Order: sequence, then C-alpha cells, then structure tokens
Amino acid sequence: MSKVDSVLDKYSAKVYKNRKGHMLELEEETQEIAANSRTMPGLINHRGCCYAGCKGVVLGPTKDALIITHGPIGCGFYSWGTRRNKAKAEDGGQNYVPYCFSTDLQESDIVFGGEKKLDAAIEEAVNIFHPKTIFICATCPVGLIGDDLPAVAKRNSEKYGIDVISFPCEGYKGVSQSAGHHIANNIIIRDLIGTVDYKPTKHSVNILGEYNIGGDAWEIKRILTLCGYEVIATFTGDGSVDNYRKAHTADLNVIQCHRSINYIAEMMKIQYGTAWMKGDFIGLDNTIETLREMAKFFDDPVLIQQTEKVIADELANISDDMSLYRTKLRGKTAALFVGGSRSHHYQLLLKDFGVKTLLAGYEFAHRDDYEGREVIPNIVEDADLKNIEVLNVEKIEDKYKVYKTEEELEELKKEISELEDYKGMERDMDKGSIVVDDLNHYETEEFIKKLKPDMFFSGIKDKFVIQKGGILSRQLHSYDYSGPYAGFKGAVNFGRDVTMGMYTPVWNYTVAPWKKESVLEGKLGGED
Ligand code: CFM
Ligand code: HCA
Repeated sequence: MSKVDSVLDKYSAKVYKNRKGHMLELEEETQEIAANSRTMPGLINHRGCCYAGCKGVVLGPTKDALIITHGPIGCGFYSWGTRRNKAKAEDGGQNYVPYCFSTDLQESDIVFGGEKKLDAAIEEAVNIFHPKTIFICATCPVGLIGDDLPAVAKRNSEKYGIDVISFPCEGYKGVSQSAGHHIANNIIIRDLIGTVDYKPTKHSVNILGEYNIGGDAWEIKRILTLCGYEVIATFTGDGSVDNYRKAHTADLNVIQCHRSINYIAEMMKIQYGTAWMKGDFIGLDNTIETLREMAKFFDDPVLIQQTEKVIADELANISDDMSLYRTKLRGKTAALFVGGSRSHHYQLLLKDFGVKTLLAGYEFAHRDDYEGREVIPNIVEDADLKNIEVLNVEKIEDKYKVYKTEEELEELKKEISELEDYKGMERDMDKGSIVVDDLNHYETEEFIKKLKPDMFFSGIKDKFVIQKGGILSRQLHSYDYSGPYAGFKGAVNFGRDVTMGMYTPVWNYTVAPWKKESVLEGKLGGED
C-alpha cells in the first residue's frame, strides 16, 4: 500500500472520498490535485479566516494607513501579534504598523449596534494620530449585526477630509487567502493604484506578493537598488498608500507570491499595460535567475553588467557561511506545509543546502499553484468566489503604457521562463514525493510517523505537536522571529537557523513524565 493510501486508510468512507483527491504521490511531472475547496467540518486544519487574510496579511503591512479592526479585541490582537509586519516610515511619512487599533466590541455593542463606537474610535484616532488614510476591517459579529461600514467610512471621510476605506472581510466569508486577500487586493486596485501621477527616474519595478516577513522585502529592495532599479511599490510588505497610488507607472511587476496576487498583475496588465513575471528571491539559484531575467527584460547592457557584479559580490560575501551550513545539513530530509507559495520556494532554498523534500503542501493554493497556470481553463472549483466582488477592469487610455509590445514579450518568453506564467510547485519536486492540499492535524502526525523527516516547516497551529514529537519545527509564516530569509544574506540566516535547530535537538532528549513514571508518585501526601 502506498504511503498516501495508508494514511487515508484509517478514514471513514465519507472522509476518504473527500480527502483522496487532495493527496498524491508524484509519478508524473505534474498530477491533478483537488485544491481551494471548503474543508470538511470536523477535520482540524491550519487555515486562517477571511479577516486574517485581509487585515492581517495584505493590509497589515501598509505603514501609512491607520487600520481599525471593528470587532472583539481578539481579532485585532491575533492579526497584529502573530504577523510580523515590519515597516520603516518613509522620509516625513507615517508608520502605524507598531500599533493595534480595535473598537473592542462588547456584548452590549453586539446587541445595540457598534457604529457609534466605530465613529468614536475614528475621532480618537484622528485627534491623536492625524492619519491621511484610515482602513476599517470587519470581523464576523459586525457582519452578523449589520453595522453599515461603508456608510461610517463615507461620513467620517467627509467629516475629517481624509480617506476612510472599509473592507467587508468578515471572517466567515471564507479562508484567509481566497476570500481575505482578494477583498483587500480588489479595493487596493480599485481605489488606490493609478490615482497619482509619477515619472520613474530609472528602470522601474513593483514587487507583488511580498509581505516583508522578517525583513525579506528590505533584503530584496537592497539587492534591486544595488542593481540599479527603482522599486516603486511593494505589495504590501513595508508598503504605503502613497506608493500604491503610483504603482501603475512601473515598467514591470515582479511576483514573489503568485497565489496571493496574480489576479492583480493581470488586472494591471489590462488597465495600465504593465507586463509581469514570476520571480523568486528565496534560494540562491532562484534569486540569481530572477535578477538575470529581470535584466534580460530591460535589455540594457549597463544593467546587465551591474547585475552580474552584484551577483558576484554577494556570492563572494556568503560563500564561507553557505559551505559551512551545507556541510552540516547535506543529506537531511524535510516536509513543508504553508499557505500558498512558500512550500515551493523553500524547497529550492533547502536544495541549496542539500536537504531533500519528502512532502509539501498548501493551505490555500489553487490548482495552478501546484500544477502550473496552464490548468487554469480547466479549474472548476472556487469555494469562496461567491463572497468576492468580481471587478471588470478595462484599459485606462491616459495611463496606459507599453514598455514591451506583445510581439516583444512573445520573443522574450523564449528566454524568460516565467514571463506572464507560473509553472507551479509539482514540477520542481522529485518523483515519489508526496503533495498534500489542506493537510490536517491527523495527517500531519501520520505522515511524520511514515516519512520520519528531519525537519518540518509549517506554522503556529501545528508547531508544538511536531516539536514535542522530537522533530525540528520551524515556522515559515513568522520565521520564529528570525529572518530575513530572502536573497543572499537571507539564505545564510536560514542555513544558520536550521543548523542551530538540527544540532540542538532538545525536544528529542525529553521523555514525557507519564511515559517514565506516574507524575503523582510520592506527591499525594503521607511520608515517603
Ligand atoms: Fe503568499 Fe504569504 Fe504564502 Fe499567503 Fe499566508 Fe503568509 Fe503563508 Mo502565512 S501571502 S501564500 S496566505 S506567501 S500569511 S505572507 S506566511 S500562509 S505561504
Ligand atoms: C493566516 C495568517 C498566517 C497564520 C500563521 C500560522 C500568517 O492566514 O491566518 O498559522 O502560523 O502567516 O500569519 O498564515
């Protein structure tokens, strides 16, 4: 029996039928997988809610917008404390990222309505912080009681003469990624991108789908600036409303996380003519390939030469450290389970250290993230789409610019492997490795027993089960408060953190007291 079948085997017929399509052992270059469907009630998985994706992931890193969570305090705290939104104020700009603003709704507000409390919160925020932009994010109870957030946003916008934008991201509308990101991104492209004129001074790019966890976006910007680019906007790591507004003036969009933002790249192409390419700044080979392909896109000899110089200098700086960690990690095995892109990207960084991936999967990815964009026309399922406004965008004549014609792009596609394309995770995995969509807690434990990986990369909800099972667990969402892991310096940080974990296997040395002796022995009174 295959490993996948032996894990499925313990399920009842009904669960078996549901989960079977979500798990596969790779025999071909790509295989069809069931993805982006609602989880069966009763299975305990790792997915976050729509609000977590909208406020926590996409809007959260926007430094110059003051974000008010309209809801109970736990939602605001969760999406602030566990995310690692890092941001530095621009010269003379505002930075609210270190703060957590919430209306802290109580039972009486749920009964009598929360709008007055929201008005008061906005007034207090304006008086203390003087923001130019306020975002209001909805939570589950707000949707249930029917507070009219667009009306609150409109009247406060008029009252204070600032932008107040509401986001209808009630948690129950779906999962973090498919519903939450989409709601945030749609409003960003509809209301912000393209609203300010700007003339870039050099070859200009936006970085799409990069959230600056652990400072990744800073490392990427450092490298791109050294190569000679102007980075206009990052969506949304270390991002700012001021920069989103002028993002349409960039010559190229480079996508780090395809899952969370590919539809924005496509809409920007239609509205503003901006070409996009899938890049990847996690892992040395990927970073180098992305930099070379970007230079190829611009086809400027000075840029190409400078790119090669940056690559050579950066590699020289890290080569000793990389060799050390490679010696320590070569031959080890890993499993990865994260949201919708990191399980692919980090396999390639692990390969830089000689670590082999046995299992990888996603919480929120769609089939194209596993199998490549060529399957998009065949995708039928889209669990959360009914809760998302579908934007119909059109060419905006006076803001449209063509940096490369369609013919030139077609030519370039021969040299740039993922120009306006993404080939998915499966193609980069070895035959025989396992792919699991929406892995749940039972499956996590079963696969650990079957595969015995040396390390398991995932998130906070499963970290401690894995760690207490004696396996090295590293969080790829938050980097366990380390990072950056992107680019050249990031690769070294990653190698160091994984090596430290591998060579201090403290959880392996402990035996649960109840496995050795009764914890109550000698402690129940009386003399020993
Ligand atoms: Fe993209 Fe993300 Fe991810 Fe994602 Fe996420 Fe994330 Fe992630 Mo947590 S946008 S898909 S829904 S890279 S929040 S910054 S770490 S699960 S792999
Ligand atoms: C989310 C956000 C999350 C959760 C992290 C985790 C993040 O989608 O709910 O489970 O460890 O990266 O903060 O993915």
